[in-house]
Amino acid sequence: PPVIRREDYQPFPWLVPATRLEFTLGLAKTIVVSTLQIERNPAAQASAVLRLDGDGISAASVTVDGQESSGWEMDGDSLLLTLPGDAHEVSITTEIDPSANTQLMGLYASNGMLCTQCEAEGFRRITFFPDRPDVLSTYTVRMAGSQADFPVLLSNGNKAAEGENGDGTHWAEWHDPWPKPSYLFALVAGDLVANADSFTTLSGREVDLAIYVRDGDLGRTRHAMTSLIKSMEWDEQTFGREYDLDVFNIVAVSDFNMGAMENKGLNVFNTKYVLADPETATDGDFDGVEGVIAHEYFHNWSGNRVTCRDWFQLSLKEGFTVLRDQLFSQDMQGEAVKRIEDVRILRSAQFPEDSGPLAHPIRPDSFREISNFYTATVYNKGAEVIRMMRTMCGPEAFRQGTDLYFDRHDGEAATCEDFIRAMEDGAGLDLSQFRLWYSQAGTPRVDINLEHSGDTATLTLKQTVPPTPGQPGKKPMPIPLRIALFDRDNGSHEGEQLIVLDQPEQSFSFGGFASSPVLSVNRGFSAPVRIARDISDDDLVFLAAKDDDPFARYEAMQDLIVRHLTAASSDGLDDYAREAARRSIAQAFEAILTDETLDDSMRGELMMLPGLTYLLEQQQVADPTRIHEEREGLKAWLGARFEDGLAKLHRRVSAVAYSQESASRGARKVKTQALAYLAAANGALASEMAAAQYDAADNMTDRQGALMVLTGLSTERRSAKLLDFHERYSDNELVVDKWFALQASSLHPEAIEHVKALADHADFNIRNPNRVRSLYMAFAANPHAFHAADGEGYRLIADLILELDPINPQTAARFVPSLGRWRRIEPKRSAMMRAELERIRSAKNLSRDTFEQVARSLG
Ligand code: BAL
Ligand code: ZN
Repeated sequence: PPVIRREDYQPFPWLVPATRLEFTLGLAKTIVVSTLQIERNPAAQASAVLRLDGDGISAASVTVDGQESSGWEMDGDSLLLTLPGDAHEVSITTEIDPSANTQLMGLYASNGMLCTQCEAEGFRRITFFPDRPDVLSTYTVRMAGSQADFPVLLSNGNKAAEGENGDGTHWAEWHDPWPKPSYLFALVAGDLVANADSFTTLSGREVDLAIYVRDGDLGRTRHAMTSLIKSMEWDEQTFGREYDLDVFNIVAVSDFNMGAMENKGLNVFNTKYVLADPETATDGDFDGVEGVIAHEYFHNWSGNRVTCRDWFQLSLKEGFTVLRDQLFSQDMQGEAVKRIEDVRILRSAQFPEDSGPLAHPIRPDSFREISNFYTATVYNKGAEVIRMMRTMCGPEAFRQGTDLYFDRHDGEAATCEDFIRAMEDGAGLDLSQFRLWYSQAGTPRVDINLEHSGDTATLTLKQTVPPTPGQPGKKPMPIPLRIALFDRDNGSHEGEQLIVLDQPEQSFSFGGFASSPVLSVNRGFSAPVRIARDISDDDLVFLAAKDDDPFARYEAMQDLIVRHLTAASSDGLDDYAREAARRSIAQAFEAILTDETLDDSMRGELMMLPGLTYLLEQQQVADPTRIHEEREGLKAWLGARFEDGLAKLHRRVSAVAYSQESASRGARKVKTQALAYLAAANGALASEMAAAQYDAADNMTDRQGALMVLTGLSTERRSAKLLDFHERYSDNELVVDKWFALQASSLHPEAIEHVKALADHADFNIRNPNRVRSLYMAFAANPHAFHAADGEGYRLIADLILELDPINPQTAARFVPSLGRWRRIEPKRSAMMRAELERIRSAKNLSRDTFEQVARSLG
């Protein structure tokens, strides 16, 4: 497959001011008549040839200005039409089979309904079109189909007309007045019911809101609707963005590759991010719904009104929109915990990407398959980069910058450079050097040393940006660091400061310190970097107990543990050193358990051990089993040492009644955490407590937490409760997904055997991405099972990739990175991982998606 390069961008020679689509709908056969008004693009190099993208479709007929045309030919998947004049009407008929579309790109069937997914390049699977984000057109869509099968007919924009044909079919016509690229087109036809509400915008526009789901799911849509209304209010207040159509529709679909899609006025969602009630959804699921509903809604401005010129600019809309949804969730749920959660995601998903063979800048320079670039780098690091701009200029100036960006580029397909310029002009920032964050991949490392002499503390910082594929040498980047210097005697500081490290090495001096202060750095995770600080365990214990920045407090605790586990699993520790390190951790842990000023949500964050992926990242070459065992060993040690305290904590929070209020959510968080520590130390006690928690649960958070603990234990209760869970929720796909995921991610020594058996379970369906992810993503993230010494885990994932690739290449390719880490794993396992990648590469007819990921991983 060819490589597409950012530097090769050329505007399209033709404009498409208007598009009319007529669909005759059927699950197995849908006829599409597409009529394009086209005219020459004065801003592009002229061409008599109109090249329209297609993918797996053929044209039944082509007319130009109403006349059947024979002046067209196929060039691979593209349709080429030679045109004599400056403006024409081109009409093309295609016929597609949505029921055969297992890729879930373009128009496909899901549970008897029809729906679309067009981003990034799915529209070309429906009809021939310049399927690129810089060709904006106004769409009129007419759909006709069986009234019984498709009582609801939806598309983008506002409904213009509808009617019945008198033969059991009906039709609807929708018109979207806002010009948009083809990736934002959507159509839904099915037997759906709606949770309807309304919203009045700041300037008085009445908007009808509806969330469409299958009949039985209506009772689980309330949280999504509340989240939507809150998002609409928040975007008006925080970013001055108002909604711009008379309707806003959301449809939930069970078979969906992504989380959701921001199609103009018609968001299509994975059911996972719409449906939630206390009985079937965890607190984490509730947050997921709120965050994704907000994210897709916010795209109406950051994505739809201002879209991307080309796919290299994906972070323009995704990074910015992730930041917007993070700020929203921070306002809804509290800043401290949300920030910690966001950093945890970044470190577990993006840091490994940035340090591996798939590393790419947030604005990539080349790709073969754009679907492979919907990554944590483009999304989450993209958000961090814009967050740094906000940190450097402050929220008010940031708002001036975003206002200018929206004003300047409304209705346009813009670039990351346009965003940066608007920030410079609107927010008053000089971002000349900062642009490197867009072009350089790799997580910068900052080495920090604090010296004290006389009454002066001198901070010396060094930055290194590691080499990444295609980028051997790097330039220093501006790294904004929020810092505070604590007086170790009175436990406070004189105020936070922002310093910007923009040289390879820099020193900063601070006067007025009679004794050496304790440094709190990268507070709030002000920069997405790795900090290597020269600090004692005692100072980390101090910060873990006293830092007034919640993130820095969390970080001190994490550092203390990371440091110990890394040392223990690389060089090995003698008993004395192990005991000394564990005692420091215990000291901090005890402060966390007993600190009455802490709320339980924050306590839960502080109690959490660093994730395995993050721990693996700390070593150039790691032995995953060893780190896992050290981590479990520490968990068991803490569990034993604090058995009484943890049991007491569990009792206290078990008395808190269920609600979605923060105190109640925090109670549930620490409840299962306490159980997990106890399970590591005392299986018999934990098994009894977990079974009791399971039985008493009036919500999914407690029930799933208890089952998670039981699933890791070899106890009779394990199978009894797993059976009960499946029976209780067998008609709820999303909960059955949890049932699969719990077993695939469990600490049970036979997890791998369980996964193999689950692949043959009647409920497993390789065509459903949620189900595939629930079994295999969970498994690939389960260190002791995936990294089994005989390579069985690697084989399992490689087999899955090969089986899934012809069915759903986009989802198949998502599993490649787990094997792609081979260079960072100890030699024996590394060789087996690599061999599996080579086995995949040698397969015939590999999709572009999987081929690209495997080729890059083998590098
Ligand atoms: N645009 C694809 C889904 C999302 O990021 O919202
Ligand atoms: Zn998005």
